[in-house]
Amino acid sequence: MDLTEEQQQIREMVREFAVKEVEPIAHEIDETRRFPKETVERMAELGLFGIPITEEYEGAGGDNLSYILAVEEISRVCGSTGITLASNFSLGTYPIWAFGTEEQKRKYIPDLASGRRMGCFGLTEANAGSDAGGTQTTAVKKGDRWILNGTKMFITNASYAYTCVVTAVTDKKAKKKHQGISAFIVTKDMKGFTAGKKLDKLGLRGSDTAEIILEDVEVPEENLIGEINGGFKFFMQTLDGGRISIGALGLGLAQGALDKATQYARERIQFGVPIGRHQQVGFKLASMATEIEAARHLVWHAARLKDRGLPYSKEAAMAKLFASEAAYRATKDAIQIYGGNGYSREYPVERYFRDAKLCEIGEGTSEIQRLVISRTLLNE
Ligand code: COS
Repeated sequence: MDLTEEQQQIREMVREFAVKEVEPIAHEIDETRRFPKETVERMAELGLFGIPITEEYEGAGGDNLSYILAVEEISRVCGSTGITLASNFSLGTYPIWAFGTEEQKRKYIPDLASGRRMGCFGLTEANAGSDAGGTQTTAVKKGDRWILNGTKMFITNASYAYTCVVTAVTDKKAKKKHQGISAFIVTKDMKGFTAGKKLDKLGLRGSDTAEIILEDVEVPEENLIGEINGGFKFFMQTLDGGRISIGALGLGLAQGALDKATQYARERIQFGVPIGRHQQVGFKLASMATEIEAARHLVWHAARLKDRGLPYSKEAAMAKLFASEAAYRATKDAIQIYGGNGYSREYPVERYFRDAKLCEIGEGTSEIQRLVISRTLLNE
C-alpha cells in the first residue's frame, strides 16, 4: 500500500483542497443541483484534469494511481465533484489520449488536460445500456465527412463539454453488432450537436448529466478514432479504466461516511456514554473500516496494474464491484449510526448514501462487473 513521495504529495494537496474548497459547498450544490464551475476552474488550476498526461500535452506527468487518489480524496467530501473529475479524465480524455492519432492528441488533449475545456463520452443510449453494442446512432460516409444521427443519454458533463467521444454504427450489416461500431470525436461547435435535457437525479446532484443530441452532424473523417468498425473495443478498454475511477468514487464516499460516523459516535451520548462504546455501533464502524481497507487494496491494485501496462480488465471490474457495494453498505450504516439525524438532510450522511448508489449502476452495473469477472474466470 506504500505510496511514492509524489503520490503522497498529490494526495495531501487534493485532501487540503477538498476540505477547504469543496466540502463547504457540497451540501449547497446537491440541494440546488448547481454545477460548481468555480470548483472546476480551481481543479484546472491545480492540474487535476490531466494528472496522468505527459507535460508535453499540458498534463501533470503523473501516474494513474495519483489520479485515482485525487478522485478518492475529492469524493470523500463531495461525490458530485468526484464524478465530474473522474468522467472528464477517464471517459472524456482517455480515449483520445490512448487511441487517438498524434494529430488528434495535439488538437484536443492540451485543452482537456489543462482543464480549459471539458470532455465527455457518448456510449449510452435508450437501447444501449448494459448491452453496450446496442448503439442505434448512425454514421454515414458522405465525401470526406461522416454524418452522425442519434441521441445519447446519461452523459456526465454533457452540458459543459467541448469534445464528446461517441459511438455510432458504421456497418449495419456486420456479422456481430460490435464489429460495425466506430468511435468519433464530435465537438460542440459542430452544427447539429446539442446537449439536451438535464437529468434530475437521486444523487450526485451537483454533477451534470444530460443527453447529447446529434442531428445530421458533419464530422470530418480525421475525427474517426482508429479504424472504421473498430470502435467497440476502444470503448470497452476506456470503460475498464473508468471502472477503476468509479471504484475510487465509491471508496472516497465510503471513507467520508466512515469519517463522519466515527466522529458522531464519539460525540453522541446515549445511556451515559458515547454511542461508539455500544458494541452494536462500534462493531458497525469496525466492519465499515475493514471493507473500506479491502476496497482500497483492490482499487489501488487495479490502478497500479494499469500504470505498469499489465492487463487490468478483471481487476478493474473487481475493484468497482467491491468498492461500490462497500460504499453502499458503509453509507447505509452511517445513516443508521446517526439515527433520526441520519435521515435528515441537515446532516451529510444521507447525501453520501444517495451518491453511493450510482456506483452500483454507472459504467457498468454490479451485475455487468460480475459478468466480466466470471467470463474471465471461465475463459469465455
Ligand atoms: N477490452 C478489449 N476488448 C474487449 C473488452 C475489453 N475490456 N471487452 C470485450 N472486448 C471485445 C471482445 O474480445 C470481443 O471481441 P472479438 O469479437 O474480437 O472477440 C468484443 O469486444 C465483443 O465482446 P463481447 O462479445 O464480450 O461483447 P458483449 O456484447 O457480450 O458485451 C459486455 C460485453 C457486457 C461486457 C459489455 O457490453 C459491457 O461492458 N456492458 C456494460 C456497458 C457499460 O458499462 N455501460 C455503462 C456506460 S457508462 S459510460
